[in-house]
Amino acid sequence: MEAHNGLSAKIVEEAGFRGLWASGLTISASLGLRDSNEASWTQVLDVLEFMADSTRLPILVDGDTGYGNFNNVRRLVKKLGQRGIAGVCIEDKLFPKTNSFIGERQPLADVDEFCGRIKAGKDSQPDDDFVLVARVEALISGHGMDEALHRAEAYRAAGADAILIHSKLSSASEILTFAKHWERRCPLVIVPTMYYGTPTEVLLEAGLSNIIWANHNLRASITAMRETSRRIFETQSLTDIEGRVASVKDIFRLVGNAELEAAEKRYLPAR
Ligand code: SPV
Ligand code: MG
Repeated sequence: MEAHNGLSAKIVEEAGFRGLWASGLTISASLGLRDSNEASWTQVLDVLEFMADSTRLPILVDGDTGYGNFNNVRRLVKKLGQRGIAGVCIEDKLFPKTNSFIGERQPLADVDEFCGRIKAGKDSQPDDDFVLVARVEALISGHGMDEALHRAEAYRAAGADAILIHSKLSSASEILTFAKHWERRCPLVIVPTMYYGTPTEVLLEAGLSNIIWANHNLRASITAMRETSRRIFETQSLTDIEGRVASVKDIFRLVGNAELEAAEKRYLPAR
């Protein structure tokens, strides 16, 4: 489940999810920026550090293209490891990236060059549990099924732990075709933002092992914040809004004020 800062990470954990997607789109947007590598990779790293500090869930980071070539990927993986991040997903496009739902034929990376990024990432991982997911953008960029399967196999052979196959169609047809040909060679990850109408059981039965709900917490908060701002502006009052928003006490609970109070009893001199 998507999160984009420490607070949303906590909310995802409380909902019962077992893993977090640190979305490039929503981290950028929450900073007021476009999903075009406008935030530097170290600024993203700072956000990830807050997320990792606020939850015990494993975090899969949207590493975009890896921010450059093999050398940028290995430094990224090293720094993610130091922050206790569980894995990274890199996509076979070029820096600076463009969101998959923008434009038509985005240029893809050369296959061999991208395999070098995968190998460099795996060679730099902090431990054997670190996961590198290789994201195939061939279907998104209109290069067709054969190219998508060819790239996925090359990335698997280069050491990717899982393949993220992405599609922008409103039906899951090409994802299901891909999964059929893939024959569970390694775990397949999907992002059904556009083909959300397909029942999850159908996707799981087709052999897809991980589903990323990629941006819905940020989108939910946009709707809620827009409505709250509008109502307060129109009424110039809080009476209409108080019962509709999380309480201040809830904020204190979410960020762990009870732990601080207990620590104060332990560490501050008694008065
Ligand atoms: C993201 O959440 O940033 C993703 C998924 O990469 S998508 O926006 O579908 O490309
Ligand atoms: Mg992204």
